[in-house]
Amino acid sequence: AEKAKWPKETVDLWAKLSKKEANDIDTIQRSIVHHVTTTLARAAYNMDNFTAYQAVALSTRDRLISRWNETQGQLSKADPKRVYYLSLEFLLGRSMDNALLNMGLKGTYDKSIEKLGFNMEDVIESEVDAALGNGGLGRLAACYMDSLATLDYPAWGYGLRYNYGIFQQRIVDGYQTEYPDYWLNFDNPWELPRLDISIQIGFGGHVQTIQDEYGVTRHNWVPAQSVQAIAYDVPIPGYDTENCNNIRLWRSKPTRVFDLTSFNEGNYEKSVEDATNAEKITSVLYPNDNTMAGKELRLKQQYFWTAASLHDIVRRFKKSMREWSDFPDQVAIQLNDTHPTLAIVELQRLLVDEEMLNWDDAWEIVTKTFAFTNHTVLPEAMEKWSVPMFEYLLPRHLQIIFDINLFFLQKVEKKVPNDRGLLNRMSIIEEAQPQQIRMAHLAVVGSHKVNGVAALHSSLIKTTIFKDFVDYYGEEKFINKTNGVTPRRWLHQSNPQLSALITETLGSDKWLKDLSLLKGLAAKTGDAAFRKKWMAIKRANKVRLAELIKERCGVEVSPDALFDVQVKRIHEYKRQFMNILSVIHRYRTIKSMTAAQKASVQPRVVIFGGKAAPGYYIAKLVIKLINSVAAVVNQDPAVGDLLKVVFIPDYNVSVAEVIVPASDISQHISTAGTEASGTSNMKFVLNGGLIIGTLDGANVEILEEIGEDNIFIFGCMAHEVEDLRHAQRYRGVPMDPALQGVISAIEKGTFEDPKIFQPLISTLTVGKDFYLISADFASYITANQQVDAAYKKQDEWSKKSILCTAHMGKFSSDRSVKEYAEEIWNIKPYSVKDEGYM
Ligand code: B1N
Repeated sequence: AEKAKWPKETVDLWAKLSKKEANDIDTIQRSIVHHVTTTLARAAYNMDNFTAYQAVALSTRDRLISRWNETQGQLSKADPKRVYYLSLEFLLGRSMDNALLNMGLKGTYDKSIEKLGFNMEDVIESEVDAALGNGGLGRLAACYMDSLATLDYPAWGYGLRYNYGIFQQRIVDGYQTEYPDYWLNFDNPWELPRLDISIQIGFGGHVQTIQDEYGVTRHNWVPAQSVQAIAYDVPIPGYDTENCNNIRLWRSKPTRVFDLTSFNEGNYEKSVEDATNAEKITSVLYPNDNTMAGKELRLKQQYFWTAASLHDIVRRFKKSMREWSDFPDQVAIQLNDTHPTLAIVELQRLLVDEEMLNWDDAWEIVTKTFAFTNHTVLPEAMEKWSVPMFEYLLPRHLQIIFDINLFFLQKVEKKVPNDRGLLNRMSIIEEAQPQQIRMAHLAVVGSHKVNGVAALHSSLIKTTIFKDFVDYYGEEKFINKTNGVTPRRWLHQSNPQLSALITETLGSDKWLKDLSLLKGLAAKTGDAAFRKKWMAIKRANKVRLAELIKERCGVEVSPDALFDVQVKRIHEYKRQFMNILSVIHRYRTIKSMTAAQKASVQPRVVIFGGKAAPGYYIAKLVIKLINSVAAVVNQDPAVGDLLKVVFIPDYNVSVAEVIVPASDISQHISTAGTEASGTSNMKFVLNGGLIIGTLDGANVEILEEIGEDNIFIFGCMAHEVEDLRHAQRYRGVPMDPALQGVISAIEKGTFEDPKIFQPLISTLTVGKDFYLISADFASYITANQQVDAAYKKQDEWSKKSILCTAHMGKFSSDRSVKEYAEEIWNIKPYSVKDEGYM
């Protein structure tokens, strides 16, 4: 409004001065030096790599911000339908390399830095990971944000700005120890604090019931406490587009009003305590993957985050002066697992209690707005909240949940009369002591679409956890959206040599935005010169990984050995235990060989990495066993280079970027039916790494795409698991003999004091081997022998490797995101125009 009053010269001056900075080497160097000498207040010479990183990051950030402003400015005017991706985890990793590549500025920055006396790789290595996630679920959110931005979809992520990300792992005496990940120690250049955007979030208190002037009963929640949510925006630039999306992360702070009240009451200590409790909400990421801790602070995080996000979304919608019934035409909200399910309840509360809509109209808006992604079938991961705890924190939300449940069960009863068992099974409330709120049921009832994350998983949930809901709602509500990964980070950025070879071979870099074009590589398997280049790149990547292993584990490994990798969260269902048991088997086999026999053994380096939840005792013992086996095997002169075992500490996104391009074979060996999808399987195959795996999660679809000659499949199938468990429990199927031999070796003390490992070995007791290690062991050993034999035929192997990459087009997160956009969100791309202004 004021702008319109400005004289023309003022307007022109602003226009002139807000022109974007150019992207030539000279301008970029000036911007870097400017940040060194002013923003960082350092002398222009004699800086270290970290200072150089900070300056380059700030210069990159300036360019990100101008794209962010341009995008968000144009979107505000056009006001298209947007999608909001609600995720408690965004596992972004490092940002600088990715931002420069996506903005097309990497080459120019490379040269600019070099002439200033620094090396790009060293500068990149100075960045700490943003590790606001546990594993696959959080990294998936990050890949989806990259694809949404690249495909020009108007999308925002909403999450929490944890002060501490996933803990740092160090190995002490073979055991995992945890250290805090205070990643904000040196300021975070990749976020824009929006200190002006602050939202009050209430907790506790009571509900007032009042009759309004029309005699309608109204409910008014009067919270006992409130905290502030402050916004921090993380720009997400698309690849080869001006579009720049946003992840808004909330930070909790004490409210000023509350401070004042306490201070005025003279209760200084209480006011400080309240302030500390408010800050605690966004202090730390819960370190459990695929398990639910049930802690009050976690529920507070979930409400704080969903309420702040909903408030923000509703405020944006209200600016458009549309009718409430238009809300689902402007807003789609995707729930990344059940963690944000309270958003359903919060929107219903805002519409009914604050906007005075009637219940049914509100509920129709809510269910048209939300869609829900399920990521797991493991019972220990299913979110449930105890009703008494919930009522204490969110009394009005509890009432709304009971009402949602009542109306829902009434409809079920109408459709299927007189079936108490059915009502009990489908109820949002579990009748336990105390009662529990089943968040997955609430998410299904409050959403218009429910999806699993791989074909097998999506069909499994329809016959197990959501079976009754499929019968009630019909098949159409329950769909599959197979996960994907971004080829920008997971090939172009992490494997630059392979990316360059692919671009050279295909004659263009279009494949980075249309991954199906990789199929053009299939024609090159007969080209010996091409195969040689392909394998030389793999070897160079292995050399790089060998250096990292030397540095982090102090173990020397040969890049000519087969690199066998299992990196992922440590969990019984993922069966790292089975892997290390098979390594012991391999060790014993080699030890029993004559020199002549040894000459034909395929040398192998077995590489492990991954964090165990700090309270997951058995998973931590697996880490200890791996390190104990490594200590013995790596020292044994009878084995030499035929077998090496390493555990790479503190596996994270930036370490994955080194490991993934360097793998020959990687292990995705969960008990069939337990791994919803897996996404690292896709990353490895995309980089020409073969995989050994079970028919689980996305392995099934990878097999479909690359063909059975290019993958090593073993083990039982998902539909056989129930019978196998039954058989070992009630018919006492004996333990596999090879496995028995391995267990005896451990029990004889081959690897440290066997007492340490007794609890672990107990999980294999006949009848208790829940993850079916014994049942799958023989076929696992055979599959590993097939890997050895195949690797010896290097020419054939190189062809398999090329075909792996060639057939991975389906697994781009661009494909996944497009499916969500078209089949769930009903949103269209919006092309941002480069108007040349900041
Ligand atoms: O989500 C990934 C899948 O690829 C993996 O197979 C799946 O295990 C993973 C509670 C989870 N499922 N559930 C979680 C994480 C944190 C938490 O607090 C559950 N993670 C997965 C992406 O679809």
